[in-house]
Amino acid sequence: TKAAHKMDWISYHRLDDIYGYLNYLAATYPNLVELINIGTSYENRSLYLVRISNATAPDSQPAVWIDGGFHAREWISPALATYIIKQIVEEPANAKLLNNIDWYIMPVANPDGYEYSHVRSRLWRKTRSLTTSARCLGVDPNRNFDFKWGGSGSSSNPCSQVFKGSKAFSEVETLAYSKFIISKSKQIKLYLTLHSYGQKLLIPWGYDREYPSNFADMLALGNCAASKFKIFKYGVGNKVDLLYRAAGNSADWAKSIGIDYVYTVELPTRGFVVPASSITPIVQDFFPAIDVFATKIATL
Ligand code: ING
Ligand code: ZN
Repeated sequence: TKAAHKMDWISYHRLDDIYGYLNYLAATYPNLVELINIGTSYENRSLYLVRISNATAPDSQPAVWIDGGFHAREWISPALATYIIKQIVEEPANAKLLNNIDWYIMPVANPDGYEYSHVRSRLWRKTRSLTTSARCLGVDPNRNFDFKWGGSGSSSNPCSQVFKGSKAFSEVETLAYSKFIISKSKQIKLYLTLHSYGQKLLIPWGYDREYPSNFADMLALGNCAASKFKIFKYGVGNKVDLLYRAAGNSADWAKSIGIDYVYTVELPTRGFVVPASSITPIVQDFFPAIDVFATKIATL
């Protein structure tokens, strides 16, 4: 008998439902889905991601990395990450996405913060670790990465929403995440980290107004992906040009270790608190871009 699950895309879900769905998929499609535990959060929650692949030899083909839930309050991002998983695994019409690509998808990169935003403080952003200030908990995981750590747009004040942490990878969550990605860095050709809000596809660098050597290629692919969106018109461009400086962010780090195509997605919500009725239009509108990315990556 198959394990059941409680996942859908008409409401927001707690971590247990999301992990229950990943478990269900791994149990139901054992030849396609592998549940991977990359460690434990500060508050002892498992850090889960899934690998989706129909290859008989693992790691023999290009891979795509997608994450959501870096920032606790950005609930639309785990919703999109799980929707992408569902579409790849459970929608036969999307079977072509399995040709020559391994998918690594981590819906909730900051599970402690995610749960805290559900049960205590809806606008929580950071992790939940102790800091040098007894009154201010948590580090901004998107300022905690080991590339240009501590530069513009990050803070050394533990009470700041963009607190960089005591050192790069001070957080068990960002450290485990980075170790896993490094272990697959030869395979991963495309990296998407999902945030809200802003309706933008952002291209490194974000630490300063500088452009990676393949910026034009990333811009062309980003524009091609964005051309698939029918409801929401996303802006595509460099992070600093379109938003602000933010050193120590995960996408800059992913680019710095050699991943070819790196994007921070700012999903098209209005603010952080968005009615559940917005999930379906946002995730359905976004999904066709996945096909554009996959087509590019399968041939690299
Ligand atoms: N925005 C991100 C942030 O961490 C980002 C993404 C990173 C923007 C780097 C610009 C530069 O601020 C959200 N919404 O979290
Ligand atoms: Zn964010």
